[in-house]
Amino acid sequence: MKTRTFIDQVDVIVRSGKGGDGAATFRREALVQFGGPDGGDGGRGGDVVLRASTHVDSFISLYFDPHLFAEDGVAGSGRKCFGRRGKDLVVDVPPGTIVTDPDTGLLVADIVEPGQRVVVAKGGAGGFGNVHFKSAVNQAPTEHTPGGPAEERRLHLELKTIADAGLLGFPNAGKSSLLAAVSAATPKIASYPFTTLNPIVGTMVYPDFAKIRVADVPGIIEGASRGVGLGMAFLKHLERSRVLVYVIDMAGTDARAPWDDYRTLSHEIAAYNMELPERLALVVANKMDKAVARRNLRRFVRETGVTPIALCCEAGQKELRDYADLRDWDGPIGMDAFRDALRAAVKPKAPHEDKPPLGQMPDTTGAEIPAEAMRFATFLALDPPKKKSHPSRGNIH
Ligand SMILES: Nc1nc2c(ncn2[C@@H]2O[C@H](COP(=O)(O)OP(=O)(O)OP(=O)(O)O)[C@@H](O)[C@H]2O)c(=O)[nH]1
Ligand SMILES: [Mg+2]
Repeated sequence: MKTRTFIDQVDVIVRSGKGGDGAATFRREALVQFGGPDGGDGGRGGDVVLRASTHVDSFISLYFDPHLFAEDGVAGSGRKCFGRRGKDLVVDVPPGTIVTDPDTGLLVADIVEPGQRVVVAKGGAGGFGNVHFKSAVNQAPTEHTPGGPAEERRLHLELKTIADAGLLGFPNAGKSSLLAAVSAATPKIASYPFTTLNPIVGTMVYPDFAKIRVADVPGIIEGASRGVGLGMAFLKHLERSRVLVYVIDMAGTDARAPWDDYRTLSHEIAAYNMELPERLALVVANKMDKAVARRNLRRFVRETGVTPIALCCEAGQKELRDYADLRDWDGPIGMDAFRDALRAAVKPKAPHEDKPPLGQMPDTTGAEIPAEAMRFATFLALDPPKKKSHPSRGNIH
């Protein structure tokens, strides 16, 4: 049986931990008369935290276990013993997760940056033990407070993949082949429509280590905005892309006309979201190793007024420039042209561009390294030592 492996929206129930109750006890010891109150405080309940992690790319685990319950705080006890605090429940979600309240539709959080943490249910505070209530006129108090209540709510999580560029095209146009050619991703490639069923993100790395994330989504067909084929729901994964890459099968496989493909695609994405056609776009003419594609190329330019980047994603083909009928093609051609055009559109920063030129580096010849310099010496920037948690919250004497 084929199981589901990709889930991009899910409803979960989150519940934080209840705070532990404060204790009302008295010191009882041989030879100690009127030992006084010694009830300790309860520990606070655990929080439920959503944390963006690049190690997960779907909500599959939340789909099978949507109950996210943090631990309760432990009650205080005699001898001024504090209850242990409840453990936080930290749940990893993919970057690009949008958290909303399913009843009101209001946005709770947009978790974008890897490592970003959002507390979605706060643990109840611990109660006070009776030691807090002693005074000169009340030397044997039995007052104590219960732990704070837990928070429970339903949340709707939706994933809108974050990528710099999104590939858009008919099934079989070669989107996955293009992603496989430019990145280390290994999407499934086959000659039947709808090979790709879930979005896949690959990273293009340039020689100067600038990176561009490219998302490959399932193909769309005419009528997709009305639900034909796989529909348009997965197009939400392109909504956050800065650049859209139209991948056109210039060979017109499956008796299609490339210029009609281009028009249909623009029309369908406009029907999905009016904003998408205004996005920066690149048009790629794929399968140029086929003679029919080279014949179609010029007609495509005439019909649509767009000059595409001529490409061939199939490995082991000869250089496109070597084809006699492409010698006089003055538009962009080849994989390098595509990489350059995408770079010009996305404008990724290379890692060294964030740092000042060597001449402006802070002086590190003295005995002490200035704080400014430490910022760049990432290998030296050790995490500050963790503060020891100290149990005393109240003034218990
Ligand atoms: N001749 C030739 N064939 C290609 C080229 N690029 C892709 N193909 C073939 O086209 C077919 C479809 O390629 P895919 O990359 O799976 O297409 P896709 O757009 O991802 O398709 P879906 O995932 O079904 O939407 C495969 O059989 C590829 O081998 C190319 O440049 N030249
Ligand atoms: Mg594919």
